[in-house]
Amino acid sequence: MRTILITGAAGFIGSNFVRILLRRGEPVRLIALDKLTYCGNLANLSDLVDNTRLIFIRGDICDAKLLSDLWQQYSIREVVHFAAESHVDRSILDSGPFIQTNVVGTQILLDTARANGIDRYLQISTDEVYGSLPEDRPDIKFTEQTPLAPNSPYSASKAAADCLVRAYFHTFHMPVLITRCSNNYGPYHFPEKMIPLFVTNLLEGKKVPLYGDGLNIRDWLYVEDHCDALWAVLNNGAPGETYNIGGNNEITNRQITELILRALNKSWDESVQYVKDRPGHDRRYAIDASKIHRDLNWTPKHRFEDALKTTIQWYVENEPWWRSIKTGEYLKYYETQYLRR
Ligand code: NAD
Ligand code: TDX
Repeated sequence: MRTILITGAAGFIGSNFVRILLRRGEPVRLIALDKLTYCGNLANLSDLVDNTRLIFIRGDICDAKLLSDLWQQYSIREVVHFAAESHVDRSILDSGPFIQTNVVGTQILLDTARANGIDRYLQISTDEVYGSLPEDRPDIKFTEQTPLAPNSPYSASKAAADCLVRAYFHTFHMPVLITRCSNNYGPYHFPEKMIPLFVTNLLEGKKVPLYGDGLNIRDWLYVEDHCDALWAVLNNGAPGETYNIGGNNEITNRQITELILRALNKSWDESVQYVKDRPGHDRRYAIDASKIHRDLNWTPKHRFEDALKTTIQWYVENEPWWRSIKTGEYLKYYETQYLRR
């Protein structure tokens, strides 16, 4: 039985990863560490609380003593590091928590792993560390060799963390791996990100705020496909290597909005509000995932139109989940971000 520390396990991708491994009956014991910040949510793991192979601990990756204790108590040998401040718009309002968790937290986790021993350390990074691509050059995509050129405080903090991880491989020969994925979508996605925000706003009878001209392009990846890729990298990736993970599915924000409107029977004119653009808004992301396909035989299995419909249906069926989030602090953030824009 492998014991794996999963940081950020109560967030969107972390909770999906935990659920997939446990449901498949993989021979793992998962130590799920999460600070439960505004977007961490124990309800994301509520169907798994009786599973004896999941141990949840509320705590901060910046707490070195807690991390050392966990290593000793559970004999941790592997880490999958999801925990992060992850929302670009919030990093524009205040970058402080991003530097603290994403950079300092990663350093503390790496040092703890180094001091206590580690067999595999997987850093979950993002395509945003590569910056933005020109929209008139569809032939160019991000490869693992693309230079880092982060444009937002969020992506700068993720790039800094990646550099630390790389340095611990070269300096200390730590068995690290880095993955950089494109935009995920699926169940349990916090409704401040575009797809769950738009779906839940429409279900509430509200408008959806489309930034700028709505023509920014993202390469959307279903969260289950991402989790499969992470499992492949954790098991078979080569230490020191970086793997890009993408959905091979470039689409503009306007096109996504149209698909969501159609699925929920809403019209463009009654439902879409163009709002002032995000400062420094990256125009296009696109991943070249040929390395992970070639080396680890991974390829996304889900078709975007189908998985988007499944995702929308999940929000329709899980209204109590998102309604309990869209209160209190969330509404204050929404007002600052959108109503005073
Ligand atoms: P999320 O914001 O939904 O979840 C992050 C989790 O980390 C939350 O549960 C939060 O409580 C926890 N956390 C935050 N600070 C912490 C701390 N100091 N100590 C312990 N836990 C803490 O994010 P997500 O969308 O699930 O993203 C997971 C990872 O994947 C992040 O590293 C993110 O940068 C990366 N990523 C996400 C996407 C995407 O589209 N969602 C794309 C590329 C990369
Ligand atoms: O209200 C909105 N209106 C809008 O037009 C929001 C929240 C977003 N958008 C646009 C901005 C982007 O072009 O939609 C696109 C997607 O936005 P987000 O969901 O905020 O994602 P993005 O900024 O692309 O970042 C996401 O993917 C990469 C994740 O949040 C990051 O954690 C990940 O690293």
